[in-house]
Amino acid sequence: MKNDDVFFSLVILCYRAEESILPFVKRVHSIMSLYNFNWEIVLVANYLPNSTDKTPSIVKKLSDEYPHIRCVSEEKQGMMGWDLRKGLHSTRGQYIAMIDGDGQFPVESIFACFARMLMDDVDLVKTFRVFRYDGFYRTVISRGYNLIFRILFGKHFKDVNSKPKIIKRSAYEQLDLKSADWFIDAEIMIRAKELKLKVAEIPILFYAQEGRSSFIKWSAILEFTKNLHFAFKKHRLANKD
Ligand SMILES: Nc1nc2c(ncn2[C@@H]2O[C@H](COP(=O)(O)OP(=O)(O)OP(=O)(O)O)[C@@H](O)[C@H]2O)c(=O)[nH]1
Ligand SMILES: [Mg+2]
Repeated sequence: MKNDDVFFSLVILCYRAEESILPFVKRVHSIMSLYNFNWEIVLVANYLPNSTDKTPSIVKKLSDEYPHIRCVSEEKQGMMGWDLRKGLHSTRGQYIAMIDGDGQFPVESIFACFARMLMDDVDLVKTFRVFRYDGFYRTVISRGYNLIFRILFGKHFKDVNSKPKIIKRSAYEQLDLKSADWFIDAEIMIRAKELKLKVAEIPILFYAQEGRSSFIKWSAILEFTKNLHFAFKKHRLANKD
């Protein structure tokens, strides 16, 4: 497969997913196999130093087994944002999709987003969660976060952190993403607004986290608040020019 032949790339974040990544990737792969254009899946399994995480070896095996699957597996120098940037950077497709590999987002939403992208010729398609099955606590935090985001940056988008997101390569190259943490989704949407990208949003359900407790702690909320504050200051300065 020549590099410029890839039409659609999908980045799957696999951090600490271990064996649970297998059914998810296999489901995506079986649907993608129906497509008659070239596509690739990039599995991101970066790991912490001295970790016993089995995910890197599991995704390596998948990439050896399936020609359309590649993996990125390096020692972590950041959190989710760093992983996502590493994955996006290694894609080759004209359209680039991103999703968590923990099964909370419905697999079929990737294909619904892509259909919308091609039908309406937009620069970015994302989902918004009409209902979250991951509990009251996460629902309230998410609602509060989105409310603050909309007050600071305007009512352009619903549910900034929702995935999948799919973006055209030409638009992705203009984003120039910098975040290494949870703020990367917000950074994508703030940049989309600044660049006046054409965005479409589609509704989905969000499933409960199975098999592990939430990674989101109070420290993540403080980090979001700090990031929102700095991003808003920067955004205001940029809009003054
Ligand atoms: N928590 C965490 N996730 C990471 C990191 N790097 C990449 N990820 C990926 O980010 C995705 C989203 O993280 P989650 O912790 O599931 O975020 P969430 O779904 O909003 O929250 P919870 O399900 O409540 O933990 C996961 O699929 C991970 O693969 C990291 O350093 N920490
Ligand atoms: Mg999750």
